[in-house]
Amino acid sequence: MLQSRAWRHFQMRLAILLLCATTTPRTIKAFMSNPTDQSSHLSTLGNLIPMPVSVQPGGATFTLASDTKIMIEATNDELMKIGRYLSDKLKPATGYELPVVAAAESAASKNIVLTTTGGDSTLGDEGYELTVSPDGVKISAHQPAGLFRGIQTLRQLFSPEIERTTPQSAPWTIPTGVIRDYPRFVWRGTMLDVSRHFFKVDDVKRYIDLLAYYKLNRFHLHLSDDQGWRIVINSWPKLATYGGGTEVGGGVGGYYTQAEYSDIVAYAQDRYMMVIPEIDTPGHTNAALASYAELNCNDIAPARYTETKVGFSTLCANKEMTYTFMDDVIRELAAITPGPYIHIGGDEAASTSHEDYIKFIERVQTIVQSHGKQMIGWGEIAKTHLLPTSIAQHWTNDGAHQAAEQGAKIIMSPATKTYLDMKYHPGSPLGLSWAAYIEVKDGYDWEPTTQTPGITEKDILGVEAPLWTETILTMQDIEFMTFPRILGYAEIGWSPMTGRNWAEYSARLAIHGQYLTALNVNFYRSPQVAWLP
Ligand code: TNX
Repeated sequence: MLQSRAWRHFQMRLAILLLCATTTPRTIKAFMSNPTDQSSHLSTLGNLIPMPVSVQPGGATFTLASDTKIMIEATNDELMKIGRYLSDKLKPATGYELPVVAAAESAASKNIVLTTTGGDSTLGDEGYELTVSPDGVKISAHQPAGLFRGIQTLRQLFSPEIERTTPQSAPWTIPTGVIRDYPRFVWRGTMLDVSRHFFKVDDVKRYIDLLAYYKLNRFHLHLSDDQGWRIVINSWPKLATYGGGTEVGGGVGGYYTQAEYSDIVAYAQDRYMMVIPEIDTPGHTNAALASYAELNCNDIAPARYTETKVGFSTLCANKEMTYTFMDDVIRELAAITPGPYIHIGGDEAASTSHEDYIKFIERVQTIVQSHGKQMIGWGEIAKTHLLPTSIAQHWTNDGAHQAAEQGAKIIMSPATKTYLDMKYHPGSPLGLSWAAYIEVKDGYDWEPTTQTPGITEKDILGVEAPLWTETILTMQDIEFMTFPRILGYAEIGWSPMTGRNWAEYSARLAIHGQYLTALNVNFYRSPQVAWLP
């Protein structure tokens, strides 16, 4: 039940909101996100991350009831899955049944309707319109992905307790209004390095689910490096069984079977997130070279490697066997990867001559294409001749603008801004610092389209934040380095650029500390943010 003082406060806020109902969402935020407000769960229209394109407050409330149903269009398996996702997220804390019912849109009150019928195509593939009225909630979208993104917004309209996994007594009341929303960039990703340290399927799934909450849609898996090969390739079995058998520091390592990889891909797909597999070549290949002597120019297999230096290994660009190997690996990976991309690495090939590098990358580009996929590589691939469908991932002083000049698209992962393995500050317990210290504000306060000379808006697919794991050993570590910085990257990738500013964002972030706590996330409590108790 609402306390009367809180209620008066809420009514006052509603009056202010109604006055500014025609203002931009950012202005609304300034009114709404008062972190000390006890009724903050009723002002959640102002707390959303990423910030929606437009928010029109309605001035009233909707309360979830124990008999609320989630209504979807008749017998549509995909919408049924999305409905169940929402139901599964809201059930534990509310204790309500929230059945998913396939039926024509119902006028019955207190329901949540998910529909693509008549969905506005100008919202694009991931856009949605979320309407909360006192009688019910409706999310409509042109595509199912938009419904899934809209569901994340709906979750954030409730108080943070909604994310707890045990029954809570909070009133499940949310503000009414209309949110129209769609992403700025098509690519909003993270990368997880499972080579330097290996992470099991359940950890990867938890990570994917948390990232989906902030509307990310790309998950790049760095599956091989000097320290470990992490995916079974049936035609070269020792890659996983021997090459996967260690990690940084000499632990046991591990690998995914193809069935496990497919399980990850399907789990991500259910969250409208695409998996991009990376096999890093021609450098960063010691695990492969150790597994098969014939991949080495001198036919001698090196020992496995458990330290953290880079740039010492290379595939042999002048052996035909190397391309048989690449063809086998890419064919098998392509067959279990529904997305259109294969990432072939290409970074820090310090032991490959310039000539060999060009020859290798250009030939591998053709191999990737022959298996029906587009090649992605780190920025260094810009010095080769790229197909217009190839993509360069800009991370450092890598010359990626030359890829843009060739018409290739760019994924922005500038190490000084987006590297999740960079320490927050000199005293951070985990991480590296070769690129920068990246405090939460540094990770938010930059703009992809003006970050790098020669790379402009028309070239940029979006933003990806990589987590290299030389110093990252556990899921707790992954969460500490990722959260809360990833919320900033999610917003840079999704929300309109206009009006973005740290002061306003950090007030919303402070509130999201409560959501992250409810989600049991081990996040870094940066002193730059006025976290709520
Ligand atoms: C550079 S970023 C690398 C990785 C390391 C990372 C550590 C990139 C394409 N290569 O091999 O793990 O630095 O921050």
